[in-house]
Amino acid sequence: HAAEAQRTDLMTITRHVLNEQGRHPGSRGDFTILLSHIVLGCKFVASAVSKAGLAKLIGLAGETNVQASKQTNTFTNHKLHAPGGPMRPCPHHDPCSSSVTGEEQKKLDVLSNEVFVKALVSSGRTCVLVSEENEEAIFVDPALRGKSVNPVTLAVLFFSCLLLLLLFDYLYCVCFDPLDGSSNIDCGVSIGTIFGIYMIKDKDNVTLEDVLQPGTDTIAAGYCMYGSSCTLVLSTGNGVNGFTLDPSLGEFILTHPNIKIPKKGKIYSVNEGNAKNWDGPTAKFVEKCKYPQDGSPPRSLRYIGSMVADVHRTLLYGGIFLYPADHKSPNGKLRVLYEVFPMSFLMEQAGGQAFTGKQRALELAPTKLHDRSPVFLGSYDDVEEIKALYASES
Ligand code: AHM
Ligand code: MG
Repeated sequence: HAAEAQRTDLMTITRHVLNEQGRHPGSRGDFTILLSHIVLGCKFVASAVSKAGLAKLIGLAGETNVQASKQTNTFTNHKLHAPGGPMRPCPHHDPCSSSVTGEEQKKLDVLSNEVFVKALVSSGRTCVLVSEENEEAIFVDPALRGKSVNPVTLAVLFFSCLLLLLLFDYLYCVCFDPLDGSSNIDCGVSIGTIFGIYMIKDKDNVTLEDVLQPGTDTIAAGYCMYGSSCTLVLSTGNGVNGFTLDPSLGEFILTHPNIKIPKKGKIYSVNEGNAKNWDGPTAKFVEKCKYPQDGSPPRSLRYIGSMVADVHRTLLYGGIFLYPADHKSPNGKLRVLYEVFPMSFLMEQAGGQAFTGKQRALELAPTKLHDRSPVFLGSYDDVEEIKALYASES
């Protein structure tokens, strides 16, 4: 009977979030609206990814990824004007960037970014967006920010007339990487979208402060993996749930309720090609994985090179994912706002941990949009081990 009910009583992601919302008195569906726009973006990208080879979407779009140009410090005077506005010009046509040798952006990255920016803006529930693909934050046109009011006025209104609350929307800031793991696009290996969501403090005075919040302020985070199936993993701060896209229904259906990461894992996941530049604790940890001294069997190494896929496996099977600092990249590679924070939030919500080598990852306080940080995340006990190695070094 239970199996029959499962097949006929489908828990879609929207139904699930509406149910969760029902537990919070005073919530009026703003988050559900925002999420439905994120889900639309994920479905669009899932469809584009699956057709990429056929549609000849794979190839170079002739634009430059901001991460590469930031590293070479050659772009300084171009700003993105508006949501979904013009992307960076091709470096080869840009008189001020003749020295740019930056990584060229793939068409699918461009497309995914445009889709997400437009979907988020049109939700009417966002004020500011940060995308991996845009150097500057995108401040949403005030006319598209829904109805809101600053917190002081809100408090006054609350006490004067509760009904007036219905006039105002909660507004959000979304930090996202529209298509992470782009080096895997051309060979059909899993890639994904990552997102983290914060509340906006005052919609009439939206600043960069609204996005440069510590990870502990995250109210929801998730990722969508475009793999052998399309899976969306989400936490709204009340555990972690996984939904799989049923292509025949066009709906994400709850397939992995209440995900809990195993307390200890048997897998480690790291780019060992960087080993010669690692610091002591990382090198010692990986050595222990391969040559355990306590009689336990060696661990398996799994590394896809797509954070979403590597983290997804870690979440389901247990183990640890590492992107450490090294002598060449003292802050590691992964970006705090749209890679480290959302994945750390999910790990903690699933009972695991995330550590930077110095502190709990969610307690980082980013100062710039594209800040990077080392990260070690996964099963509770495995992260404890790396924490102990760093502690013994200092
Ligand atoms: P990207 O944003 O340029 O795609 O880079 C991020 C990706 C992550 O998905 C992955 O964990 C990491 O880069 C892999 O890096 P490396 O190739 O150095 O191992
Ligand atoms: Mg990326």
